[in-house]
Amino acid sequence: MILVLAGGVGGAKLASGLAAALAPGELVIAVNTGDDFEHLGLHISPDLDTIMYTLAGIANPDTGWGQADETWNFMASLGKLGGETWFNLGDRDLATSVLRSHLLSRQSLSTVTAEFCRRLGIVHPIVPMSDQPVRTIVDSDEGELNFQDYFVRRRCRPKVRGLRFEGAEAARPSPGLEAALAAPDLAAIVICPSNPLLSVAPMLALPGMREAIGAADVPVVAVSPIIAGQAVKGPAAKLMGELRMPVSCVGVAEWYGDLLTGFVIDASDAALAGEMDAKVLVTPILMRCDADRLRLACEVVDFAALLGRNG
Ligand code: FO1
Repeated sequence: MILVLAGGVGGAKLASGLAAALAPGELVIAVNTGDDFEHLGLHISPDLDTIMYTLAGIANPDTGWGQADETWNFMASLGKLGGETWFNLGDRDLATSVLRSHLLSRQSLSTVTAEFCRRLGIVHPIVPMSDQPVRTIVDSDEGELNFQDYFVRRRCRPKVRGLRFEGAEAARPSPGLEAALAAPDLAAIVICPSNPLLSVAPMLALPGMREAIGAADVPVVAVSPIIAGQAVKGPAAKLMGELRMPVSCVGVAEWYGDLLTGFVIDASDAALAGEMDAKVLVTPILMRCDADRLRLACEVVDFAALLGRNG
């Protein structure tokens, strides 16, 4: 069984490739909830929704978030009434957040997520990283911002000085994540090409998470979210620069440190392979279509198996 740590758009693409390559019992997808926030009285879980919609085949292919074939009547009426319209909730997407918010009053985020996946016909397990609240707070030159304020309302313009994950010290890995880490048939942990600082760091900030990964004693393989010094999508490159990290796949590998057994970088970064401690797989990692996602997923699984055999 492969445990996947995923967040954001890059995470959803590789997770969908892995879901196409592996049977339901061979995959558990743990998703970042650091981007979650309360908005208009709703609990919104952007990364869970992006992964769910992607595996259900209803994700918006252009934006990387929300659903395809959306209508925007809710937003139009919200604006007329003077509601905040900086965060766009499509009419279909809205139903997810309204029902999740209603159910969370008496069910865990894990339970709600499992029920939504069942209803959407998703057969691979998707679990939140935690059922307790963890919120990414961005310390910037405009003060402290919650993640969505920084990412959407301010469009990542503020200069970032630091990040913290509010609530992480009091949170626990979700039951599904804990079970996957302790599973006797756990063969590898795959870290998706998500922003390490924003989408993976919250998961690693959960108490005992790094120790549990180490104790699992299986290959840990990450796919670089940076290709030739550029982020495929989102603010990873800008953030890494502002936090004084080398804006390259080497910078990402250094950030993960000895957590990694293997690292997957793009063919365009082949010359950098020698600068890393982890074992490196060099291959095209830009996922432009389903075939790319499946191919990369298979290569990552084979690479992890190879690392597992070589001890
Ligand atoms: N991102 C935007 O840039 N603009 C939006 O209006 C927006 C709305 C939105 C609604 C639901 C949802 O699940 C995600 C949404 N996102 C939007 C993306 C979201 O901020 C990011 O997906 C994650 O938080 C970062 O990966």
